[in-house]
Amino acid sequence: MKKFSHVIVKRPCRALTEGITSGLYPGKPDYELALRQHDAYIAALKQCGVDVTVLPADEAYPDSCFVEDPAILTRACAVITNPGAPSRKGETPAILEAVRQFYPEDQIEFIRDPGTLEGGDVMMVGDHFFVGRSARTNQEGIRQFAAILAKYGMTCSEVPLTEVLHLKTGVNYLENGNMLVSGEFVDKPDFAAYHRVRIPEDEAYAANCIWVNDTVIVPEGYPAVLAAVRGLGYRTLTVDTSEYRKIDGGLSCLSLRF
Ligand code: CIR
Repeated sequence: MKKFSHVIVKRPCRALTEGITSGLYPGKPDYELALRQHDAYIAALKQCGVDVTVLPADEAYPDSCFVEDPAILTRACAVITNPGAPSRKGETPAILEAVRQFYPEDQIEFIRDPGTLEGGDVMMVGDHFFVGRSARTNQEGIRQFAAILAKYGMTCSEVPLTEVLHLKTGVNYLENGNMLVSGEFVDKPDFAAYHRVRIPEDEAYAANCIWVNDTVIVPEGYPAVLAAVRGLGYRTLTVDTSEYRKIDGGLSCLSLRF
């Protein structure tokens, strides 16, 4: 099924080495390697039949290659978020400019102070969106997001997080009723209606896979997850994200798919 026709990515900047990190995966990103991994990521996306818009790097914002966080792109509207991380708030104007190429002005919505919300906390399942309440996404941000979705006949529900950075750090929907779940999400009743594939603890990072038009892109180096995704019948591609992992970034964070 071809659901997505476009993807937006943004080149990593040299300041990537100063990106926010929980320290879970030690080391600083190697910028040159991160660039090569970004090239491979773009190539993989193109193999999934999407047009890729590549935004230039912005040295002012170390985490700005993680374009998933400053916007949420739905079938009916675009939502420019208000990132909860202070160093990331300034990422939104560049994303807004890019989004304007694809959405008419009256279908571009905004999350505003005191609401905060980051796209990594938003998981789309058809016309329903699960939203993680996290250190980055607050109740007011979720309230505003719900009101925006309602205007377009879509819904959302809140999922409180206690352990991970973003909702999609630990749970990802692969379409066709299939969901990858790890850690705190394994037994959450919110996801009981889906066919849940439990990710082993030592491969938790790979819960963050992305479905793009019936292909699932899996981070390189996670054999159990790769086998599980293949077992579900998907075509798979792997991309090494080791340099992004060092600052808590994964496959979904690096693109907006719509
Ligand atoms: C941050 O902490 O904001 C970045 N270093 C990583 C963002 C990852 N984004 C995502 O999971 N959607």
